[in-house]
Amino acid sequence: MYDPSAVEAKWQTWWEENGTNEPDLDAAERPFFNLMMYPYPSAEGLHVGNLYAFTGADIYGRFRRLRGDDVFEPIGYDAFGIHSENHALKVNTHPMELIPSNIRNFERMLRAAGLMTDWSRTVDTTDPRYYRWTQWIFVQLFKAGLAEKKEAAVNWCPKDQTVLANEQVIGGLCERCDAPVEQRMLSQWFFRITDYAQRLLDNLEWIDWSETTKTAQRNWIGRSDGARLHFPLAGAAGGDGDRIEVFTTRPDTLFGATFMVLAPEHPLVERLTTDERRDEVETYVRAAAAIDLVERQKADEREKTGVFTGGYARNPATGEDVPVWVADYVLMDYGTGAIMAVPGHDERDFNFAVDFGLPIVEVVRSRASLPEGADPRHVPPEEDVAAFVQHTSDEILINSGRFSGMEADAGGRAITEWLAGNDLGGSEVNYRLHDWCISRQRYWGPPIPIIYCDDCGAQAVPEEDLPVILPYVEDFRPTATGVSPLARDAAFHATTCPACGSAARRETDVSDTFLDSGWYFLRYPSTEFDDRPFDAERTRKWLPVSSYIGGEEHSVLHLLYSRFLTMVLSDLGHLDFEEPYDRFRKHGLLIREGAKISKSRGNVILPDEYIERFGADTFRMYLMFLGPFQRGGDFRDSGLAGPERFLKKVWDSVTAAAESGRKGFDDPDVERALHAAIRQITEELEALSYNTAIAAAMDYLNAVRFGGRTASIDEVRPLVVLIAPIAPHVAEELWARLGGASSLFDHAEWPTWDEGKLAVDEVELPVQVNGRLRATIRVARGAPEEVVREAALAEAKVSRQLDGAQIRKVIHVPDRMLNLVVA
Ligand code: ANZ
Ligand code: ZN
Repeated sequence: MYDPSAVEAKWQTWWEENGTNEPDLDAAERPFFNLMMYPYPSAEGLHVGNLYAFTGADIYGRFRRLRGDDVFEPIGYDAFGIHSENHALKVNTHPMELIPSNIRNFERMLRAAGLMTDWSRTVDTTDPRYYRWTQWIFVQLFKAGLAEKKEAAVNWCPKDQTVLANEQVIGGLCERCDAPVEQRMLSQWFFRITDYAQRLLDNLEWIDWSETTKTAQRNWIGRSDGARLHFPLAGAAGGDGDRIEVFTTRPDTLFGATFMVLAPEHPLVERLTTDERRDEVETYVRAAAAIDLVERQKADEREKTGVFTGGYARNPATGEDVPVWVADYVLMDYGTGAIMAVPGHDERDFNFAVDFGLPIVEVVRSRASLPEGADPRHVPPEEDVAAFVQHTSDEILINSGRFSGMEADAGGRAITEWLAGNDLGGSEVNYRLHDWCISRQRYWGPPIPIIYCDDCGAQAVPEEDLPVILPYVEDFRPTATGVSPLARDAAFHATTCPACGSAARRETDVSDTFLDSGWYFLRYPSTEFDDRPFDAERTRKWLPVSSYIGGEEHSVLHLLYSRFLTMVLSDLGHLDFEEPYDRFRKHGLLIREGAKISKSRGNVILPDEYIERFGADTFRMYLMFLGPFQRGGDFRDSGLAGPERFLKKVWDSVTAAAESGRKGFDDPDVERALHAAIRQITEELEALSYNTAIAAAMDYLNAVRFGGRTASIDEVRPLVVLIAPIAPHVAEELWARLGGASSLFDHAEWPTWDEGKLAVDEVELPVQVNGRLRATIRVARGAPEEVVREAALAEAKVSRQLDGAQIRKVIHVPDRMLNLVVA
């Protein structure tokens, strides 16, 4: 009788005692680094979503191992950060006490799930042996001028009392606690990831990643090709050569720029505002500051508001003075924080112009829509002012002076060149990507390794003094003032300057968790070295990561930051590759009965319960059977019965075969089915199409057991290996019972298929029409009447005889002959 819990306990212990999953990293000949996204060890324990991802990655790793690779499959814990800290606050326990017990619980669950984890090389980001090197990385960036402190408007979560990255603000709310996010000015450490924007974009062309993940990164980096144009200040504010600079993607529309708009925070607002307008402008600017940034980014949905400054700037093309407005739909942190408004061709500008009665001039139009013989320099306004929405491929410039009549793109380039020649601008590329804010005014993270000296300024902590240990502080709660909890600990922050020796003060912010996870994969192969973050030799052998599988929710955060850090470390000579992952595949999302799985819905799946009841093998197989792994699946309790029954049948068939001692193949259909199964499962596992691989294994077993047959050893031994990646424990047990040496993963060879055996057996079949032989066709042996008839009708020699006549009768003798009787 198949008893999953006994089998699983036995093999988990066996693997552990025999070091089955601990490859010799130096001796490995075909290193394959199989990475999964390490979890943050929550108090609730392993989430079924984690397990879904890990199982999918583990199957791939086991498959590669069975095909001869030396697979290294490590795991770790992303244990710093706000998630862990908030939980500690909630249950009123210090994170230093909470985390170790959470980690123990995770380890227990991961073992129970039967992952091929190398437990000798785990990583815990809160271990000083780890974060010493997180700090070292900060120091490398600081020394290279890639870490800088600047005063910046930041997203501030009033509930969590911390700064959030833009990526952590979802629809204006804090990703963690759903509180509305506010704006604050704080002095923060930033990594200059924007310096790498173009390289991060360029490499997407060749890295082997899921296409949707690449697209998400492309959009996040957000390259925009356009021009920077100068509008000299005019009127009272003008005269000394000062100007408003704008970024535009449509320099071709310059002649239609009938007003300008500054972001409320723009430094020129003050200067352009006339005395009569001052009160109104200041009120508007104050009100805008209170609106959250994410809300403002939804410019298209919001009602347009704005005020006229009273000032003017000169459109360099028309020479006309245009009014300068202030409006919150223009954002300070994109482009130059100012725009030239072209209401004839931009929808937002159009709505604004209509609301405030500003002039609208059309400067681009489809060539075909121009009246015959019209002079493009002077085209009268169209009745329908909303014409800007339509875009055509034959657009030309109109009402644009000497550029009129030019094709729009070429016209834009010509206008930019002309302005550049007159020192009034030039082409420019803009990115949406922002620098990476590293500072967190929280407790639970690695202290940023910087010392401030009144004389020497900001100094990196000398590398030999790392790590800067995060002290145990009783009161680790964040403060409402934006000052870090560590600032309350004088013993921590009082120090001496590493440059001049005088009294100095430590940085009291800690670093973002995404810095911890930005390099953890580099640490795994080198966990035993305490004098270096990653050993050069090991790194050369094991990196880049061979396969990385993880969730799409990390498309732009972790996956972008880790690419950036790898590039930087490569530039600084610490790594000899600049992309961290040879191949990345995102997995789909697991839902339950059609709904998202969440605590608030009360539909959380506790892996523990299922593993206890059904065993890890059945649970693993079920998770993968739910749907295509890369697209996700819908979890239904009733579905577990299928995989459960299947594994029982595998057990029964294999044990019966072992008992019978029968070998070889006596049924060509079964042998053919086996070769088909081997081919299909091999190809599907390589493509991560686990659900169809499982279906193929099930089909094969049905063929073996057809009509109550007892299997031979040779019929089932390959099946045991084929399902081993998915159901490793039961496979290991059955392999042993068939006389194989343990572990299966070291001794079994992946079965191969013989194309020759796959060919279906065919017969030649004479086809008669009204009793006269007209053709001979080839069909599969035993083909049913419909199939034979179709094949016969496809023959020209047969169909010619029929010539549209009705078939009155079909006489079919299987594998012998077909006779069609027509009227
Ligand atoms: C004139 C114009 C005419 C524009 C037209 C568009 C269409 P992307 O593609 O996203 O880069 N813009 C520039 N800076 C802005 C800011 N800080 N806040 C709000 N809007 C800003 O968009 C670039 C376009 O967005 C720019 O080109 C500018 O409007 C606007 F028919 O300039 B355009
Ligand atoms: Zn000093």
